Amino acid sequence: MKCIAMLAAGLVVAGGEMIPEIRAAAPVQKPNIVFILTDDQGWCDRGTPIDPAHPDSGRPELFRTPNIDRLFKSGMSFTNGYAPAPICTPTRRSIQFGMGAARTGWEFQSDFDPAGHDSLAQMIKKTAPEYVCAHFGKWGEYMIGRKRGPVGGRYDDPRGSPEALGYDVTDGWNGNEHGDNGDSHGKSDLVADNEDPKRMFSLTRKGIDFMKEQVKAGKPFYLQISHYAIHRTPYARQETIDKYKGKADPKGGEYAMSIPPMLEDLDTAIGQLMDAMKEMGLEKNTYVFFGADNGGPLSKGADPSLPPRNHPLKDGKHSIWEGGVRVPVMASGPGVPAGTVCSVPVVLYDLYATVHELIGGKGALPADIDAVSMVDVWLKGDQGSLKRKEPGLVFHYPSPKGSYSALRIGDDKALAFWKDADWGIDHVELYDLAKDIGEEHNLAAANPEKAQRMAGQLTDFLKSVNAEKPVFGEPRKKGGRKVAPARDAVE
Ligand SMILES: [Ca+2]
Repeated sequence: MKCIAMLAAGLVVAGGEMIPEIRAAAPVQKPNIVFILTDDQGWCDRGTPIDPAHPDSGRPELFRTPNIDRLFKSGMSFTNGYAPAPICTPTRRSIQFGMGAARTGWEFQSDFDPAGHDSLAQMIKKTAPEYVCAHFGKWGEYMIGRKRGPVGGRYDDPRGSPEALGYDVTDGWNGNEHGDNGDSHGKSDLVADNEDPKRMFSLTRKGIDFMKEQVKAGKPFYLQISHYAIHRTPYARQETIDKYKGKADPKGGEYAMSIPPMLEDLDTAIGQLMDAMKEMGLEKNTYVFFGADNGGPLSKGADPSLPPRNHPLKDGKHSIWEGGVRVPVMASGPGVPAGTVCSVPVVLYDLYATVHELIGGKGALPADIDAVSMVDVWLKGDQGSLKRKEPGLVFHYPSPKGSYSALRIGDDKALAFWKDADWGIDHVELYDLAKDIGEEHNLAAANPEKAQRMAGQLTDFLKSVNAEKPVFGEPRKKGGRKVAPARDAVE
């Protein structure tokens, strides 16, 4: 992999041995953790490119994101940062349990049982009981179980609430519709809301108030702000919308017409959070993580002659091509070199193991945890090593829209397209992401041995974790989603 990281001199070696520099850099008291999760923000949905090697990995002509850009510059940007899944719920469930979505289930209903597994908040409190944990914003639709209440109502399975999963302070089990003011959920027209578009400013205020309370009480905290933006329905302040009149590109479809003002307002809210942290003096003792829950949805009505959303990546939300899962990811805090870029792949569920290490966790995490700590790449950049479990990074998409799965090892990515529910493979595709970020040149025919080997490793892994089997059927219909059949209790 290419080395882009610019590690600060003297960070790493003394007497020929590695020093736990991150811990040495951290103050004596337990660090605070802030995790900002955005919704449907694609890899390129920023004002500046995330990957210096790909100048088209940003949209300066479309977006203004000075605060998100500032946040990324304050720490390490991950050009190969991934969401665990290409849609909301499996990503959120996966992050909460530090496990890949092949273990924790698909959207929307899942048979995953949290019993016997510690959520992120539960792990934090088990490791360091003095922590106070908060979640604000979008939690997920069917996080646990198979029931969901009416729109705007409560969700039914008590095992799945933020409170049940260890959060001390929360604004509840919120889904997409809680982010929309009124009954406009699902509409695509831009809605003006001068007070609180997508509740992004009230979420920020809740986060700031929570941090103030913990500072006053002298308690370390984990704060998770899950923004509803920039998921449809698009909302923005009128004054922001006005800025883009005549500038937003109508040929870009709804993406280019309605996302820019919403993203700018989100950026403003994130800037408010950063400024408040600075005012409280929290920067010296707080780690900030940023990510998005899946890639950008492909734009409706876009001019096909223009570069599509997520370009140069292929496809978007609902896909395990890179455009569906590669997202903006960064980390900052004591010992994380500012202004660095790292190309070592990380996944948002790695937050689980990283936080475990940062707050002083000893010993190994349970065997079914897929997360690995990012600390080694903070120290060594592209020379760092994240020792992932075999076989590597797995993405699993068991959907009636078309079931397929992917395995990334190093720069190689193999995709297995299933032909039946018993893991029969229709065909395999193989790509070299270092040379072919757009997944345009299938190398399976030229490297059949590697393609078949990786497909075999992928199949064996999915079977070993009792992943949801491939499903087939009619595309899901609005208002009546066709769901995957329940897994066998024992296999
Ligand atoms: Ca999403």
